[in-house]
Amino acid sequence: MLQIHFVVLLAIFPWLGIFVTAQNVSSQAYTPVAAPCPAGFNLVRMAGAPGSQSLSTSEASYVSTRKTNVLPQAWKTYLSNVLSTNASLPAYVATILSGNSSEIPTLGIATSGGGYRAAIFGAGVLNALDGRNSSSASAGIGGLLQSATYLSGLSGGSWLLTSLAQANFPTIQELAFGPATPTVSNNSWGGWNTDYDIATPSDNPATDMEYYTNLVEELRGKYNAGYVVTFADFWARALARHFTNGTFPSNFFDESYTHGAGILWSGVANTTSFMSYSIPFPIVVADLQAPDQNSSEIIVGDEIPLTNPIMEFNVFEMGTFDPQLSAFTPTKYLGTTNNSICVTNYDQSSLVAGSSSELFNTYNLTNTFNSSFGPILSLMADLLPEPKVEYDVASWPNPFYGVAPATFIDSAQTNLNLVDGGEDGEVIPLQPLLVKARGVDVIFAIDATSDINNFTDGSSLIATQNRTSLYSSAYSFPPVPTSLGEFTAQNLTTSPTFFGCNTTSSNVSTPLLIYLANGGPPHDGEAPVTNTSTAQLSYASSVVQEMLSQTFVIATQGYPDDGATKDPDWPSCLACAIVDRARERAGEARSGICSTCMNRYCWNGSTLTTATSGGAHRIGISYSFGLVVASAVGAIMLM
Ligand SMILES: *[C@@H]1O[C@H](CO)[C@@H](O)[C@H](O)[C@H]1NC(C)=O
Ligand SMILES: *[C@@H]1O[C@H](CO)[C@@H](O)[C@H](O)[C@H]1NC(C)=O
Ligand SMILES: *[C@@H]1O[C@H](CO)[C@@H](O)[C@H](O)[C@H]1NC(C)=O
Ligand SMILES: *[C@@H]1O[C@H](CO)[C@@H](O)[C@H](O)[C@H]1NC(C)=O
Ligand SMILES: *[C@@H]1O[C@H](CO)[C@@H](O)[C@H](O)[C@H]1NC(C)=O
Ligand SMILES: *[C@@H]1O[C@H](CO)[C@@H](O)[C@H](O)[C@H]1NC(C)=O
Ligand SMILES: *[C@@H]1O[C@H](CO)[C@@H](O)[C@H](O)[C@H]1NC(C)=O
Ligand SMILES: *[C@@H]1O[C@H](CO)[C@@H](O)[C@H](O)[C@H]1NC(C)=O
Ligand SMILES: *[C@@H]1O[C@H](CO)[C@@H](O)[C@H](O)[C@H]1NC(C)=O
Ligand SMILES: *[C@@H]1O[C@H](CO)[C@@H](O)[C@H](O)[C@H]1NC(C)=O
Ligand SMILES: *[C@@H]1O[C@H](CO)[C@@H](O)[C@H](O)[C@H]1NC(C)=O
Ligand SMILES: CC(=O)N[C@H]1CO[C@H](CO)[C@@H](O)[C@@H]1O
Repeated sequence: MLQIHFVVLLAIFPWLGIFVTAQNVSSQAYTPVAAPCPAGFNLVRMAGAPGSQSLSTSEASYVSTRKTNVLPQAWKTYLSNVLSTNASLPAYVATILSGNSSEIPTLGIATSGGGYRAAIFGAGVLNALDGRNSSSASAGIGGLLQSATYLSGLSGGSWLLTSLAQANFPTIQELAFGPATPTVSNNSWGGWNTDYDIATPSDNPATDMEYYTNLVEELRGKYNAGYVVTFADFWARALARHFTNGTFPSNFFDESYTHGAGILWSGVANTTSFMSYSIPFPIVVADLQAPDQNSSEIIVGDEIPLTNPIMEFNVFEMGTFDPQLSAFTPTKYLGTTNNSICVTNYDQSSLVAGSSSELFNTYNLTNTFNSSFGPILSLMADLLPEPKVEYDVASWPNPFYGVAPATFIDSAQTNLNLVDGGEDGEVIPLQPLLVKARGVDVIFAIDATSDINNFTDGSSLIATQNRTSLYSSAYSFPPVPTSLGEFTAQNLTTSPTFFGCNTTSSNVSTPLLIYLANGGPPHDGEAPVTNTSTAQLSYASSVVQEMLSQTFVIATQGYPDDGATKDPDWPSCLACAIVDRARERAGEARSGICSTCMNRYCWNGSTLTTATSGGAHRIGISYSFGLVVASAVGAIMLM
């Protein structure tokens, strides 16, 4: 079977071999480098047991310097934006936000998976929270992005987050569309290039086939150096044309450019926005697919058990705070497995995003080569043969080999299999923000999961509630409904909803959750444009602009009264929620408009349901990326 595919491919593309020299610049820049470790190198940092976990010194230092040097002014700017809407707030809101209280909020923003739809919706919300956009500032919610301490992303949300961080924190317009006057080079930002389909960038199957061959050849250096390459590396090289520096419409297919190869996730620490502490600390989430995993802990319709550790990639470290491992390795030295030979250049930004959005394992392994992305796997198997390698996961040498053997499910594995961060059902990357050592007290959760008709219906929050109940020593999470039906019946996804409002001194360390979902069109009667399929891998720029504009309306409308299209008090109500935990710690009673707001926006704990929706929720990612690839390749093979 496989041979027939190769023969067909090679018969149609007898010139395959001529591409081999062309990819050297990308191939070299993508190749890990091994060298003796620096003195005092430590492969693994144990982060401690729940209750006494510690952050890396680098993260602790970043966060504390940001809190001292950047956030005081950022909160003041945000406050002045809120006040510009003629808000009449209780005095404690201004006292806290102007730094006149001993308490200050620690805000985390989480942006969900869901392919390009989620990247665009998440970008639209970040834009509405971005104080640099004057419309956002005058809408009274701009400035929160600058005031956040953490920003997490997963799958489509990792495309948004990695591109934003590595491009040096441009505005969202510049992120999506590139600069007005771009500098075409290996190392400058060109925009998301959404017009080019991630899987089939050209209209011409022969051009796409040459493109696929180039992507595979770009892995040759890594392969020749003895590292496992999988479909995730191929996927990473495709994603790199959209979410790392170096690709523009004018050079999309030009192999003399590196197209983001060599841009490292650890390298974000060298951007000027990071060095000036101007960007929230970025964290990407991926799931671990463990050979010995307990499938009884898999939510129906998902792939990864809730009991597997959730892995995070921050700029300094990769690992998990989940108690079964609670260990980290330096991101810059990913690929390293001992304290003497240190590998660098493995932590490609595109491979981090590619791991976070690696959903190709959702095909049953035994059928992988028959799957719709099988033809690409055949191409890889032909050009870079690797007997016995599992192709459909991201493969990272396991720095935690032998660590925590009693509790860590992959302690005896030489490689970690990383897959899409939404495959356990948690499509919003909340777990890193629930780590108590991070002290996050308010989370702005952006949810563009596809549950029903390409819209969100709350499945991700239910999964997080279930998971945190399994790890109650490590995490606390506010109560949310237990079924999708309750979200629908109570309109919790069509307007912003606050969870965890019943604050007492005993639960003050549970974060308050501000939930903004892509759950329906705006209240002003616009036809919906943000409910596109996860499998849609290209968008006309004009459509992206429409989606960003509609998302701006969704993020700024609040929860209007019947008949109205906008709640004029939304900026005030959001500010009340932002300061609420700090207020509680400061011993102030909720008062004034903040009391009214909490009645209006907080979930009341009711279990009102309509007919149950059958429970068939889906992960926020789709299995269909490969189908797109297959249709192009299939077309070639029919020729
Ligand atoms: C706030 O009040 C001032 C003075 O009454 C008015 O000029 C301004 O338009 C108001 N702004 C908003 C956003 O309502
Ligand atoms: C904060 O304190 C400063 C200095 O005491 C004072 O000028 C300012 O009005 C206070 N701001 C608020 C909002 O309390
Ligand atoms: C990406 O390009 C932008 C400018 O376009 C630059 O500021 C940034 O430093 C570059 N990022 C990296 C990681 O080189
Ligand atoms: C891109 O980088 C590669 C590798 O450093 C270099 O050989 C190539 O000339 C660069 N291309 C351009 C157009 O700058
Ligand atoms: C970041 O800067 C450090 C110090 O100048 C340098 O050693 C390192 O190679 C840089 N990393 C990247 C990915 O550019
Ligand atoms: C995968 O395929 C094997 C062999 O055909 C089968 O036994 C197994 O049930 C399948 N697993 C899933 C999740 O479909
Ligand atoms: C959550 O847990 C409940 C109770 O065990 C279970 O019925 C439900 O299917 C779970 N749902 C999700 C999304 O995890
Ligand atoms: C949900 O929204 C619909 C349409 O606006 C409204 O008719 C209904 O009363 C709302 N339901 C609840 C429980 O608020
Ligand atoms: C989901 O979005 C796709 C376009 O991306 C559209 O073709 C499809 O009809 C949508 N599905 C629903 C149920 O709206
Ligand atoms: C501000 O956001 C709006 C809504 O998406 C957008 O139309 C506008 O171009 C943005 N302005 C800037 C300067 O980014
Ligand atoms: C919060 O407390 C109020 C008053 O006791 C109660 O009505 C409401 O159901 C509680 N909300 C939640 C989410 O438990
Ligand atoms: C790193 C890499 O891919 N090097 C290749 C550059 O091209 C020559 C052929 O001209 C190959 O032999 C190298 O392997």
